[in-house]
Amino acid sequence: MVKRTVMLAVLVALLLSVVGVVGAQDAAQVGPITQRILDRGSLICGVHPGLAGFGFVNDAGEYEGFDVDICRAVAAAILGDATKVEFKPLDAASRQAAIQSEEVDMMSRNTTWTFSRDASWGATFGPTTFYDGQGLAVRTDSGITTLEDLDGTTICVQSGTTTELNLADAFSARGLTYNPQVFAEADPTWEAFVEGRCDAFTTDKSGVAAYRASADDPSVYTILDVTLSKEPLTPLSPQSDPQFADIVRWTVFALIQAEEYGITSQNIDEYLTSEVPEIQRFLGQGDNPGGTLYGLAKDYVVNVIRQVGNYSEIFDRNIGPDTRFGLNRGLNALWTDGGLMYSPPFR
Ligand SMILES: N[C@@H](CCC(=O)N[C@@H](CS)C(=O)NCC(=O)O)C(=O)O
Repeated sequence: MVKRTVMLAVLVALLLSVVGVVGAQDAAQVGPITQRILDRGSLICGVHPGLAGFGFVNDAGEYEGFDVDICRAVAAAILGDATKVEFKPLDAASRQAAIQSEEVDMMSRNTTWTFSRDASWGATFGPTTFYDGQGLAVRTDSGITTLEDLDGTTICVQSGTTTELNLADAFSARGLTYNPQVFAEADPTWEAFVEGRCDAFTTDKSGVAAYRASADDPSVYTILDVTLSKEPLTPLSPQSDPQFADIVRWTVFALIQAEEYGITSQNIDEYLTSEVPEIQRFLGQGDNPGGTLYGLAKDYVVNVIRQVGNYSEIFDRNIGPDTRFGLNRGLNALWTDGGLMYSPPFR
């Protein structure tokens, strides 16, 4: 009898330990950053505090913009609620420290993915959300239309970014000279140009478009049809949690894939009952594991698309042709339309 009781106890202990191990495995599917976000009930996301269209505070005192919506999409994926984001305003120079100290869980702030940053920032980048390039604005009445026309002129440029170096490279490669007027911050750089202290203003084309659109009369300024560099603007997260980086990655891919399927925040309910296996798998319906493979809700994609919209909805409402920025998709079109936006398969 005693023997039987002991055996039973051993069996129960064994069973419990198996359950415990399974439990531990479940928990282990969520990395430390995701766990922190779940415990806190919000995602801390580093953004630009004042780049119209991408990251800025609107009249209602809320953060808004293309980059801001990427943060919201990740919050919807992890917490099921796109509003649960604590935005952390970051200037260009404080980006590296913010990611290294893990003061932010992630960053979505017009940041170019480069070889040296990937190596030294202790960050995981990707996927690119906006393929940009460095551009230049001049006064429309200046008659300047090419880079060669800028030979010997004065150009306003910001330090601490990829911009300053690209400008030097582009001019020296063409045997041209210029006189740089360098500022530590973006606003004074643009203001110096507006005041006539420079013949041109340069930064990412998205930034040039944002500043031009914010002018009293944008037609006074023209964006040259010249691209000086590649600026793949890309969200990033600390290298310490590769699983969280995967969540960021598969949230961005979900935005792109939803556009490819034609699934929007408006019509997603119709797709929930789709019998197409590929759609069911993507939306985590039926027997499909969906987000559980990353410790997320099975239907995390549904939360993301319903609350934030697909890639084209995000692009169009913040910076698209019908906004004051009037940006076309260009390189940011889907691969099926000749662009670079391409999601690996959700299978
Ligand atoms: N994409 C470039 C440039 C990003 C950038 O910092 N751009 C300017 C204006 S478009 C900016 O954000 N300046 C504001 C600041 O320094 O706080 C980079 O990653 O270095």
